[in-house]
Amino acid sequence: MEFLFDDGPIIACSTGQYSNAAISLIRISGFEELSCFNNCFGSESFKPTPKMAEFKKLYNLKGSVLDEVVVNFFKAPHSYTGENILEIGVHGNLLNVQRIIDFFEQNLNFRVACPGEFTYRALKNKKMTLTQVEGLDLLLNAQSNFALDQGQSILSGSLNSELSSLHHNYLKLRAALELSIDFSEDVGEEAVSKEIANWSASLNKLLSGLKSRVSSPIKNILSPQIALVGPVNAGKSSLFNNFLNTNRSIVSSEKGTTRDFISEYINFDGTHYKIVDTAGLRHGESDIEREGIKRSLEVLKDSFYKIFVVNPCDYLGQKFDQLKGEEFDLVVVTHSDVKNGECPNFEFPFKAETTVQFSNTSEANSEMSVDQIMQLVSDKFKRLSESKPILIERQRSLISRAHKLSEEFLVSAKSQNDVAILSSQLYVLGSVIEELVGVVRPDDVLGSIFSNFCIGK
Ligand SMILES: Nc1nc2c(ncn2[C@@H]2O[C@H](COP(=O)(O)OP(=O)(O)O)[C@@H](O)[C@H]2O)c(=O)[nH]1
Ligand SMILES: [Mg+2]
Repeated sequence: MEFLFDDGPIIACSTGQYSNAAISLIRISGFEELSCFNNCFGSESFKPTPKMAEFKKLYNLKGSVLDEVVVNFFKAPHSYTGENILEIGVHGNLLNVQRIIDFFEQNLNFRVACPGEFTYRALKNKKMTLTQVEGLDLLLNAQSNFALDQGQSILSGSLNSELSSLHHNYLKLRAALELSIDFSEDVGEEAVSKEIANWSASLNKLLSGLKSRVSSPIKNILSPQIALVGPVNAGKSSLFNNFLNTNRSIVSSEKGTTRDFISEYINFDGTHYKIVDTAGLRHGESDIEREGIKRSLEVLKDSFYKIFVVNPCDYLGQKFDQLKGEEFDLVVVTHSDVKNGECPNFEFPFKAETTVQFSNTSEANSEMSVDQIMQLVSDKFKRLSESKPILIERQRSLISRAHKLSEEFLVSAKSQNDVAILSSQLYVLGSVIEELVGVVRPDDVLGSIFSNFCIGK
């Protein structure tokens, strides 16, 4: 990332760059002196009071008004980045925003910021820890209130303090081990061994607590997806439309209209669910159909809530071999409004939690409304998020590694008297803990974190 080495003034619009808005916020960070803005805001010298919003006119070099703006100055180090920051609230027409950015870029030599660069500077200037940056990333990309809350709480330092006590514990253990190498004769071997045993047990306890929060998969919680799967003409697209209450998907009585898959987002109980209407399952005759079925199975794999849809009037004992071993949360048996639709004995090769008789055309003939189905989805989502899983992948893998190493260290500490071996084991464990806490930050770690950020943050 080029910005890692350059700390000149940067500029960006921080309030989205894809549509016109009433007001947009342009942020400038890293200028040395306020005097670089002399003449830009109407008076020869520009001396705003820090943290006080001021209404100004912004002029170009020829003295014409570019815009009427509100400026807010944050003096280093008391700013988001730890550098001098000027925030300018401008009229949010995209052309206007671009013209103002161009003005500063061309005349004051400010550089347009890379995605995440403001936050990178905050990290570099120790205004934020690595964990907080990851919390911010989670917050900005959250798909549910749960992820929002976790992002907020990590940002405000909750996980940080847990990780700090982990690091503190590790340092105590390290010190006890050093003591046993250099001063065991002075302190007494028994006392040192006791110290090592105590600190390694408490370190392991902390790591076990964290480990329990990374044990279940989280992809499903970060971007919760509902899959509608089933044979052709089962009523999947009709159900999909019922969920959305729109006609987003083409509903047709001709078999096989939804060849690929269609997805939409629905918001229920504070969570953004992606709902996916898939191609019908049947023995593919053409390559396109085979591809569609393959994709349906992939969608199923990525979904946390799996709904199998079947039309009893059209069920001819199909085997659905592709679904062997699957576990569905719900089977929706459609066409319950059709009186002569006798419900056959289904023989499915998969497990299903609940089965519901349902009509896409008449709510009166349905055992459950669409909202009640969504409630089942929401209940499952709540169950999954109850254990407060840690949502950041980098932390998850480091916690698992640290926990494994700590278990190994515990065993060695009990049976092994060779301090050199213990010491080298602890060294490896320490490097993982320090990476987790953010004491060491390899560039690739930073690269992967900041690649998620938007411009202006
Ligand atoms: N009477 C009745 N017709 C339905 C029901 N569900 C779907 N249909 C009809 O069945 C046909 C196929 O439905 P569609 O949603 O396209 O099935 P898909 O292939 O699974 O997506 C359409 O003509 C729908 O109007 C239902 O519950 N009752
Ligand atoms: Mg369809």
